[in-house]
Amino acid sequence: MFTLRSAGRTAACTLALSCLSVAANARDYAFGELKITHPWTRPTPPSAPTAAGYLTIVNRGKSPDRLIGGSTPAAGKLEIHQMSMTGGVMSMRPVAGGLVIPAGGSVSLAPEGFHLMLIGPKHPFRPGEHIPVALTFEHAGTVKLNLEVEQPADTGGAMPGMAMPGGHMDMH
Ligand SMILES: [Cu+2]
Repeated sequence: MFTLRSAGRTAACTLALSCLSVAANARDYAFGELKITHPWTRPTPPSAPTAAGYLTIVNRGKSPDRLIGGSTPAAGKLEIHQMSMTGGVMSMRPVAGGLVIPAGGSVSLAPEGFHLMLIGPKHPFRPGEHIPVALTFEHAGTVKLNLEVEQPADTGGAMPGMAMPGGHMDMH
């Protein structure tokens, strides 16, 4: 799911100890007004058709920005997708017009919601590996970062029927 955080709550959050430790995380990136925290993806089995990338984008600026696309040398194609449940059927589709990051707010790409869809991984992703991606924003431009390949410790949030090899359903 995605979460929108108000500017007021973000300001209060910076005073909390838990947030300070997150800010010190080596996997956080800062690009101008944008901050990207904890970019990650799951290990994939050989010849997996897709992999999904997750991260949180924080916009500390006074105007909204928009994630409009991206690419990776590790897969044939990178798209920005949204997963949704309609009539009991899980489906996903590209986010039309890009993903808006509100001014003073944040958007999380996380399992069962928004995600980066890496289509046609060129090799199996192994735990501890770094998958380079370039993300293009309407205002911040193109930024480069690494998705860390992690095995999620807690799979309790997964939906029934979603526990597939590679942790992601194939819609392509
Ligand atoms: Cu997808």
